Amino acid sequence: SQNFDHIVIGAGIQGSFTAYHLAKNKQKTLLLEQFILPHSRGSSHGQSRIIREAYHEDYYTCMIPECYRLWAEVEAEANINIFRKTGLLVIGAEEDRDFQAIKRVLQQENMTREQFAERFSSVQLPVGKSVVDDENAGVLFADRGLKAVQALFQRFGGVIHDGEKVMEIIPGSTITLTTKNGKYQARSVVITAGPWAQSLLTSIGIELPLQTLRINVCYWKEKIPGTYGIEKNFPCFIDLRALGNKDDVYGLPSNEYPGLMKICLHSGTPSQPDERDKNPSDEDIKMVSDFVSKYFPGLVPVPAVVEHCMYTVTPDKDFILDHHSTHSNIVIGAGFSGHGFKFAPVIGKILSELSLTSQPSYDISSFKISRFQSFVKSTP
Ligand code: PYC
Repeated sequence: SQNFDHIVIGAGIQGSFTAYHLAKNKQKTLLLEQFILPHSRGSSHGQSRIIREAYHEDYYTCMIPECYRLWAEVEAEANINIFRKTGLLVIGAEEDRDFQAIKRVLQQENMTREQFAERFSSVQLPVGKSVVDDENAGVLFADRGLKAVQALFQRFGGVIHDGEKVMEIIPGSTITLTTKNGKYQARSVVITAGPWAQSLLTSIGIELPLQTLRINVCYWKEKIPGTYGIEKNFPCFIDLRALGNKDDVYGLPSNEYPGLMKICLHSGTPSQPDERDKNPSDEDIKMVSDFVSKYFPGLVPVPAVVEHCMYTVTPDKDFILDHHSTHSNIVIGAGFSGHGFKFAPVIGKILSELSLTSQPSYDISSFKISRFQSFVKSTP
C-alpha cells in the first residue's frame, strides 16, 4: 500500500481546497476522485457562482472576509482571474426576518422604488418587496477556480488520483482505503464526497439526514443581447422566498454564455447522485419561467440552456464540518446545501485543521453532527 499523511476523498471544491491547505502545510496528501476530472456529475462544475456578504447568520458572515482574501490569494498564486465584483441585489419582504438581518449585516438602507426603477429599468421589482445592495458581492468563475486550486495543490506536492472510486474504508489509528486500483494508508481521511458522502458514511457507521437534489440550472436569452450583461454592470440578485414560494430565486448577469442570463430556483427534485438524469422534473423551470416573465421582461421566458447539478441538503441548510464521533481521525465535510462554493477556501482550511487536530480557526459549533443526534447511528 502507499502511505500518505492525509487522504481527501472527493475532489470537488471543498475537497480540493482541503487538500490545497494540507499540501501547503507540507503534509503528504492524496486527493482521490471517483470520476475522471474534470466532470459535471457533482456540485462543483459550471462556470459561475455567487460570492456575497449578504448572510443572516453570524457563523457565516464571520467567514466571508477570509473567503474573499483566500480567493484572491489563489488568483495571485495561479495568476488567473476568478472573482469579478458585480454587486448583488437582495430582494425581500420587509417583514421577512432574514431580510431584516441581512440589512443589518450590510448596514444598508432600502433602495427606493424610484431609485430601483432608474437604475434597473429592465427589471420589475416584485410588489411588496424591498431591495438592498450588497456592493462587494460578485461572481466566482467556478470551473476555472476549481482547476486552479487542484493545480496549486499539485504544485505544493499533492497527488491527485482521479477515476478511482473508494470501495472500502477501514478505520484505525492508521486508516486503510481500498480503491479499484489498490490500497492506501493515512493518518487521517477527510470525506468531502458531496452527494456521494452518505454511501461512504454508511459504511463507517454514520447516517446523516442528507437529501440529494437535482438542480436545473437555467439560462434565459436576452431579447436585446447585453441588457442584463456583466459588461453593463448588471448585478447578481437573490429574491428571498420568490413568488411566495419557500425557496429563493437567484440570478447572475449574462457573461459566460453571451446573451444568456442565469436565473434559477435555489432548490430541485430529490434524486440519487448516480441516477441524476432519471425521471427529470421541470416543475421548478415552470416556476422560474413565471418569475422571468413577470420580473425580467427583457428575457425570453423559455430557458435556452438547462444544465444540471446536485445539492446535498441538510434539514437546517447548515453545513456539516466535524470529526467522526468514534474515529476522530476521519473528518467529514458535507451538506453544503447549495451555498458552499464561496466558502470553500475557509471550509478547506477548517477541514485541514480538523485533520491536523489543531484548533479550528472558527467556532464550528453550528456545523456539528450532534445537532442531528436522533439521526446518527454511529457504530462503537
Ligand atoms: O449561495 O449565493 C449563493 C447561491 C446562489 C446560487 C446558489 N447558491
